[in-house]
Amino acid sequence: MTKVSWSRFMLFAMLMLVLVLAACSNDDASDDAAIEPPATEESAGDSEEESTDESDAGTEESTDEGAEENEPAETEPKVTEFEPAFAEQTRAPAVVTETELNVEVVAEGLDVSWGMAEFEPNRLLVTQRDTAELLIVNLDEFAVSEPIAGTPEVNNSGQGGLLDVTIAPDFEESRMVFLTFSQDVEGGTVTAVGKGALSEDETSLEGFEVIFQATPAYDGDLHYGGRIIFDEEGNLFLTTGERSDDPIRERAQDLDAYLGKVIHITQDGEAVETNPFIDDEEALDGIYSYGHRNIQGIDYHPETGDLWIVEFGPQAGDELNIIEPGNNYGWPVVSYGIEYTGELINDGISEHEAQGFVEPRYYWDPTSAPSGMSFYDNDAIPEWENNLFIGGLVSSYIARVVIEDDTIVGEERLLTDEGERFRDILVTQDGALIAITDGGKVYKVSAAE
Ligand SMILES: [Ca+2]
Repeated sequence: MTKVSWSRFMLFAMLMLVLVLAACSNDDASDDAAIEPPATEESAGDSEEESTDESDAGTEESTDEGAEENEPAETEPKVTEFEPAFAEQTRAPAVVTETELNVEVVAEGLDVSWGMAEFEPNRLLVTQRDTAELLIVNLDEFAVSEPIAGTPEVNNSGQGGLLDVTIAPDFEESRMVFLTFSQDVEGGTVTAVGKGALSEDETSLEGFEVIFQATPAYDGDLHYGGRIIFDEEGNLFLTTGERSDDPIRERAQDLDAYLGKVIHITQDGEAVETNPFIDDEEALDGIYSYGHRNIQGIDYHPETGDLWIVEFGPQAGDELNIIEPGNNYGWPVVSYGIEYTGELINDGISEHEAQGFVEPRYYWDPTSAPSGMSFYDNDAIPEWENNLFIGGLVSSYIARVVIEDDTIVGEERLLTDEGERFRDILVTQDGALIAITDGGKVYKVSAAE
């Protein structure tokens, strides 16, 4: 168990304020220079990598403590030449949590932990990507169960395996658990959704069946997307990836393929009747939005009810988007990122709206490699209400994003010293922030008593 005192940051921030006030009463410009955040010479460090996005990179020292007001949370230089379409679209000002936080490691030594759901207060279902195991983690007792039997066969090469988990809205009666995973089929693999009932003794998933496959199959092991979330009507949104490689990734633009999409289906895997392309003979009925690269985070804004997603960019250009039915988000025609080789994508067009696509609400440059995310829909930590928390892989931080009127007005990086790749984020009914990692740890972040 580790305990981090965040009041240390506040003390430092107050010291900075005193220095700023002192500088304002002095015309000597060198005083201003003295309060600049420390320069960091390290590059983002991931330019050597192939376009797997998830591959590891050197960890960075956090320099947030020295941030001047309106200085961005991002302290590394940009890797692209692109200019944002509007001022608040990238590199939001750094903000600092004032509440003293308690950070606990609830479990460690697990496999790559990909998805989770709180099925009872302080009890989580957690997926293990590579072993395809489904575990129960008890947050109160710091306990992890034996694997639950009855999970599906998966293809666990590359980024594949057992991915997300969620429970049916009527779980208390139905016991239904929904899983996403990469499945071997003829011609390659697909992102698949299946469901089974958790037995009363919690040892097995009964009657597991596949309800949806995001076709076409492709012989590769990258960019499965794979997040699922229920809407208010009891239907599911599923996110997919475009399978990464050129040219298959171009299928993100095609309405006859489920690659690079947000998909809207019933609990039986049928297209929802109100879907935007249901009357289009050429289009797949389950498609809700398209032109995405690889979406591993999705949640509803607690106040506006809007559906937000986060998607991996190539090198830089990771995007936060608000999803509306029928919209095209531009990949791989436009992007605020570049290839990992340094080459431009499609001659380097970044502006989305000018090309007829939806502008991301926010993007990262350099790369964050954002995975799971969750809005903070609780009042346990009042200053966090309606903030969005996003797990970073390459970046090894949890991004806290402050949103006002759909605009990102502040960003903070949490748990930067842990050296973990944060795969998914959840807010418990008690208002604790839970993060699971590729390193097999379960973190619980809550207000200090
Ligand atoms: Ca886009």
